[in-house]
Amino acid sequence: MTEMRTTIVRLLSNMASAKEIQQYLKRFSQVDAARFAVVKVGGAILRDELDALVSSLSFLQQVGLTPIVIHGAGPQLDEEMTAAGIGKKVVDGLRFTDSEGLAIVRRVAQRENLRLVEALQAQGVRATSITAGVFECDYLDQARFGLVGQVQRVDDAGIQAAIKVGSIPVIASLGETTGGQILNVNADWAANDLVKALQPYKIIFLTGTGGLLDGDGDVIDSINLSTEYEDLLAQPWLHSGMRVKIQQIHDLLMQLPLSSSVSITRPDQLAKELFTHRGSGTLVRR
Ligand code: X2W
Repeated sequence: MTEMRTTIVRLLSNMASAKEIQQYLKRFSQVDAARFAVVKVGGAILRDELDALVSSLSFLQQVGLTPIVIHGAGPQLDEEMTAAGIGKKVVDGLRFTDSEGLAIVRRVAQRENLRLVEALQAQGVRATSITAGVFECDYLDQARFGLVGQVQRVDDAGIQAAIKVGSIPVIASLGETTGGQILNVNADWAANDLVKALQPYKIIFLTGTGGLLDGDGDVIDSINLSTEYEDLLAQPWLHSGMRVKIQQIHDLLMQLPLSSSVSITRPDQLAKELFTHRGSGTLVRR
C-alpha cells in the first residue's frame, strides 16, 4: 500500500494534492475489485492516442485497480471496407453488415483488440484479450441491419477470471447468437450492456473531444441529472448529437446504483479525472 501511494503521489503531484489522491484511492479500494470501472474506448482513440491510453491503463494497474476495457473499431472498419470496395450503409447510426462485411468486422475487431493487448503487455501491463463469449445476441432486425446483434445476455466468466489475477480484460464488441452466428455489435451499445450487467462504480467513455460540449464547444465540467437534466435538454445550444448522448447516459445511470457515475474524458486525462476533485472531462451523476 505504501509503495502504491508513493507511485500515485509521484505521478499526480503536479495535478493534485497528496491528500486528495489518497482520499480517492481509499474510496476506490472500498469498491468491489471486479466492479471498479468499465472503460469504453472508441476506435479513433486506438488509432490516434494508443500511447496515452496504454500509460493511463498502466497507471491504474500500478495502483492496484483493474478497469474493464471495451473497445470499438469504427474508423478502422470504414477504412478496410473502402479498401475492399464495400460501400458504407448506416441505418439509425448502425452499420448495415452483410456476410462480406462481417468477415471484415471480425478480422479488424480481433486485430485492433490484439494491438491494444500487445501494446499493454509491451509496457509490462497484464492484459487479457477477450474477443468472443461475452455478448450473447439476437439479430437486432436482420431485414434492416443485416448481421447486427442486440445483446440479450452478458457472460462475465472470462472477465472475472482475468480480474481475479489482476489482468485488465480487453473486450471486442463482437456478439454471437445461441446458434453460433457471429454478429456485429455497436461498441457503445456493448459498453452499455456490459455496464448494466456488471453495475460498476465508474463508467468512463474515452473520446477525442474529452467531454460533452456546450454551445461554444467548451467541455461541460459536470452534470447533476436530478437537478439539471430537464433544463439542459431545453437549451437551444445543445447539439443533437450531444442531446442523444446525454439522454443515453441518463437512461444508463437510472439503471445503476446512486453511487455510480459516468465520466467522459480523454485518455491522457484519465488519472486526473479519477483522482482529483476538479476532474478533467465531464462528470455525470444523478
Ligand atoms: C460498429 C462496431 C464498431 C464500433 C461498426 O461497425 O462501426 C455497428 O455499427 P467505435 O469506434 O466505438 O464507433 N457496429 C453495428 O462501434 O466502433
